[in-house]
Amino acid sequence: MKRLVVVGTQWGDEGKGKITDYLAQKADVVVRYQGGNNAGHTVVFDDKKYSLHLLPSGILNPKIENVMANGMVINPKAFAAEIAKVDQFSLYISDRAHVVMPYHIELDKAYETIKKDVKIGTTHKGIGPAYSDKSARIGIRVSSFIQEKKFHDELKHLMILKNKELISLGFPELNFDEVFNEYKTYADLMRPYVIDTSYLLNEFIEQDKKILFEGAQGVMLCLDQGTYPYVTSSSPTAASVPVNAGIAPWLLDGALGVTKAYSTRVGEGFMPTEIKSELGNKIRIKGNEFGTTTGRPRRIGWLDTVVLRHSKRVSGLSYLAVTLLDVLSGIDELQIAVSYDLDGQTIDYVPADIDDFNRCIPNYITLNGWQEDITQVKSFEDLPENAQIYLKTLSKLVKVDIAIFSVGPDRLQTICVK
Ligand code: 2SA
Ligand code: MG
Repeated sequence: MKRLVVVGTQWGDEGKGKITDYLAQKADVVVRYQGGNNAGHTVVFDDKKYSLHLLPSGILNPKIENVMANGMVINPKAFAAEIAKVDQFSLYISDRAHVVMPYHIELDKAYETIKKDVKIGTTHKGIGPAYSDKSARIGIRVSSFIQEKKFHDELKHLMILKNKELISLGFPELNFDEVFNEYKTYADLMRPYVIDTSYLLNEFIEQDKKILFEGAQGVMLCLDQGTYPYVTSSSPTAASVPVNAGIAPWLLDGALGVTKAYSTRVGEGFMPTEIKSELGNKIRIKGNEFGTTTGRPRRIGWLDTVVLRHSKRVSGLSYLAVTLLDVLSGIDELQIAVSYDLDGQTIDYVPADIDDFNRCIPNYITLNGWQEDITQVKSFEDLPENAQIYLKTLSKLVKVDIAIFSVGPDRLQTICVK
């Protein structure tokens, strides 16, 4: 596939960074199309572990052109910190992307503190308030941000409004001069990379380049198709690529849905298959299930195929990549959710109403586990029989073929079966 979208099928942290990095070996371009530094993509390169938040996962490979497209919200300070850690790269930033300013971060924290009943458990990176400003048409776009006078004037006006809001919520106001003087230095740093990335991507497509679109978070955190309001403020689906990157939908060839061999969720909001026993803790430690951005412990659950079929429907998955299969070694019995019971009725969808969703009780099938360490496995046939059955069952239940599975963080532990 020439133009493939890598989509998270669960609540994020499925290993999209690792899969993108693996596929990027044969790609020309990697594009981030939504979210900001709320994302945390872990990539192991030359035995070194990199945590990427804003930069596309192709950034460690000097042969790859990396694009931060218009659908992103970019924190300039975080950008400066991240770019300082990489060398020899090729990067383009959309002039239509929005910037995340300090007041977005303060407001994100403020909303989370005052709305105790619907606390989202955000990453406190200002993502929601930045996208709100974009929708309200008062956001600062990269094109303005890199023009000093324009940035100054837009910021001046906005900070009067934002400071009023912060004060009304009982939070301290921010100092305009401090923010402006600090952020104009980040603008200087970003300016050389800024371009019309839609124009560029369409040129790349004309040149027949292989492009990977790297989603952040996962379909269940999609503003439209996720478990609203416990979602992020952008759409991680494949459907969001065209508008967020400025290319035609029919120029995409398909989507690779990345799923863990089990489920995790970080932040607030219900996860039907959550394992509340000690086993959850065991999986958390073995799978190193702690947030890449915030370090928060992730909640652990059994694999949920209602969720995966939902993702397949709303994001059109061509293939699946199953990650962290090795973490399930040594568990006697493995459960997979196949449907939910909602008020005595069996359902095969994710209810829109959060209170309905909260009442869903999963129906499981139970499979025998395997005891063997599978981290050195090199092919599907090398896997213990029960691990093969687990993958085949998953694929059959979701009705999507598995193209990749992985048994560890290293590139060599990623196995292509298609
Ligand atoms: P936000 O900050 O407004 O996007 O938060 C809204 C919800 O979206 C969830 N969210 C995430 N869930 C999983 N992983 C994410 N990225 C980091 C990671 C998270 C971390 O890769 O580990 O380090 O904690 C991510 N980003 C946003 C968030 O938990 C809220 O439920
Ligand atoms: Mg992550």
